[in-house]
Amino acid sequence: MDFQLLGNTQSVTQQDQTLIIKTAEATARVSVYSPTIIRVCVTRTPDKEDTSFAVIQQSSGELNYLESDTEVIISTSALLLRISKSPLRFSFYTADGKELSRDDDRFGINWQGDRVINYRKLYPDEKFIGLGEKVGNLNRRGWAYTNWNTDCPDYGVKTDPLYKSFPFFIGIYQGGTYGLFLDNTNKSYFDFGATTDNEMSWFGADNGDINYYFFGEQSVAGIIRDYTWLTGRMEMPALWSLGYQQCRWSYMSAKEVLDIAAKFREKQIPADVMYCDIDYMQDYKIFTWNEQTFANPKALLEKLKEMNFKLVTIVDPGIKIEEGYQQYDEGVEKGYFATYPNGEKFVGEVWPGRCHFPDFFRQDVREWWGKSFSALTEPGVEGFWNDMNEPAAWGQNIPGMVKFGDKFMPEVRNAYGMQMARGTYEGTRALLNNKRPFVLTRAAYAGTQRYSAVWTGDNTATDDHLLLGQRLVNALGVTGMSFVGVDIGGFTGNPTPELMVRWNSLGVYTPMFRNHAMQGTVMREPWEWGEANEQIIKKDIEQRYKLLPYIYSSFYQSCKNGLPVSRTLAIDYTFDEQVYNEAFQNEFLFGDSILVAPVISTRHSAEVYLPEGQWYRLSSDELYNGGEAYTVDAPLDDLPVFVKSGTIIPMQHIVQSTQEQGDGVLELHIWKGNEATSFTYYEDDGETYDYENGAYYLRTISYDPANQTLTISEGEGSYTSRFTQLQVILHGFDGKTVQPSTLTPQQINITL
Ligand code: MIG
Repeated sequence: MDFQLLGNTQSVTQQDQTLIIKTAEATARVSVYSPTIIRVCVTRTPDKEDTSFAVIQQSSGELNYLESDTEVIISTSALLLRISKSPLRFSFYTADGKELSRDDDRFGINWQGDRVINYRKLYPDEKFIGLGEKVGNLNRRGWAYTNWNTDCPDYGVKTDPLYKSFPFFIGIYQGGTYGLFLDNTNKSYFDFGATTDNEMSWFGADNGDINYYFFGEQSVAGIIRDYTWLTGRMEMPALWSLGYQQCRWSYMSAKEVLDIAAKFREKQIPADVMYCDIDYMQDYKIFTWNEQTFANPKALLEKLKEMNFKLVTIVDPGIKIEEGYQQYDEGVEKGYFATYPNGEKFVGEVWPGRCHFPDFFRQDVREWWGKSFSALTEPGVEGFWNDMNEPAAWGQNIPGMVKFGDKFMPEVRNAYGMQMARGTYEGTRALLNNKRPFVLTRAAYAGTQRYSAVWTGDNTATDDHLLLGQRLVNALGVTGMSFVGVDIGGFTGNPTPELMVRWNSLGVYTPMFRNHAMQGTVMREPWEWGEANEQIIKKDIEQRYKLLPYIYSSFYQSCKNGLPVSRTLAIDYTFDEQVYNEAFQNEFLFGDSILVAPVISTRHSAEVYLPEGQWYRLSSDELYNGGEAYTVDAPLDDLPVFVKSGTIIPMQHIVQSTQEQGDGVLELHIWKGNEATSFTYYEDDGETYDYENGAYYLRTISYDPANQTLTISEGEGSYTSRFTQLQVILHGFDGKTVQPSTLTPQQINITL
């Protein structure tokens, strides 16, 4: 193996607004994207085209630097990048000189064969969060990870890698924060002090460049805002996709799908979505319907619609090799499938048998793929579940010489799922005539939030997975993926009734609330767990529906500033050590102010840490002082959920589906506090893109405890709220009440 260290600077030049530094080994390009974002790209192939699947912004064009004999200093209003020339090393500081992160002086950037690694100084108290769907602790210190999108059925609580790659982390130490995104789709590595005697952290990739964006915003939320500015944010989800989703591998016929849907209505358990897993297809051929069991998809969709249900259908990438099958014939004719270097089509075996794989890296292939969805959208499907797109094939290892686009598989594997989701999103958005598609993908790379929701693949029906799943959701949120779910109940194996009930109660506070189970497991629907448990499950699902106005407004924040709906406490309470304590690390905020403490099913009490401030238990209004841990009751019908004093939560009365009009009453719940608070309320039609043209409804709700007032600002936007009545509900106000009133669009002032 060749070992090569980035050596001494030979020249420093400016080209447009990029600083170009050459050494004998490599070229470094440095550019400024915003005052808090600086890009460094160190490459041995400077002539290669500069492309990215993740980044949607350009550099801002403002490069200020000073050069001396020994260093170059780039400065923005927020950051200093000190570049020592010989050897070439990079060190980042805040504008006022606080050190944030720097290369290890000795080893900095180097090449070990084709592999490129960046060794950085590791600070004694430095913590790391992020990387998305990765097992382990909230604080990744002492752990090492690989990014290589992998189908991993039965994954354990220590399995790495899983399905997705988000090479982005946030470092936290001595009151400072920074973020770093390595934009490289090769197999990549992150080591947070696992292997270097706590001296260095390091990251790198099997090939390509050390091409990173450094984020210097001094808060975790600010870094997430910047990262999602760079890589994009999600769109408003279809409201129905935030309701309860019932899935299974598989409901075997249209009749079974309809029977299950009807049972929700009969039992008055709210739900919005039914799923068809792979068995709805004819011989697993994508974009077909089984001729016997799903003979009349249009009728199925019409009946579901009458019951206020939407349908999500699965698609896999593998296209069955079978003459006469439309997608096969077209793909062969147009040359849309991935090939070996000699032009022969790659063959891999998946559910349909021998398959070819669409080359989603090509625009024409994505367009073709997107149009094929008419087989699903014509009968009325609006949700599209992208599975197996790591890509998975029996035997896993797609040969490295298979070409995707103009690259070989190892260079772009980690982005394949993202490009499939992109083709799915763009195609179905075009087909749905202004309606929002719901796209769900298993494999993903940084930036996938622009196209799709994600779920965490094939988890297991155990308490450990319930807790791990929450950490995965929370960590995905740090990396820009807000619309995230886990298989509630666990995919593999059968949960005990207690685990099912407990996990369902946590699902209420999960951005995507989907119950899913593997083939051959016991049925999972809410009524399968005995009468008493069914009542708890029903009550919890009802709670989800009551909270939908709050949840929808929380998603609005994700669209606006990238803040996830499920937030590890490390976002709001970054420097509180207890947040990283393994006993409390699974806790999270759901939206701005609901704190949820996941509890395993075998415990009926829990140790809960409440950060600074005062907190009320949501179910009882009992008041707790923050900054302390408490042992609280946690029976199966009462997950520990708290709200901070001063919290404002809009709720609605129970509906059986988001497709129901409801009674028009908006409840505003307020928990008494000492400090002024506010909540941004957002609403739109929940299903079209008209909000992009102003058809939304936005109001700021402000609570002022000093003057004992509640103010609702004048409605903004051209959409008329579906709520006409206002009911303010006070908590902790010593029995005070507020009379119901009409919800008018003018400013509303209420005395408390
Ligand atoms: O090889 O479509 O993760 O959710 O039910 C298994 C069948 C393929 C894996 C997905 C799972 C789905 C299953 N799929």
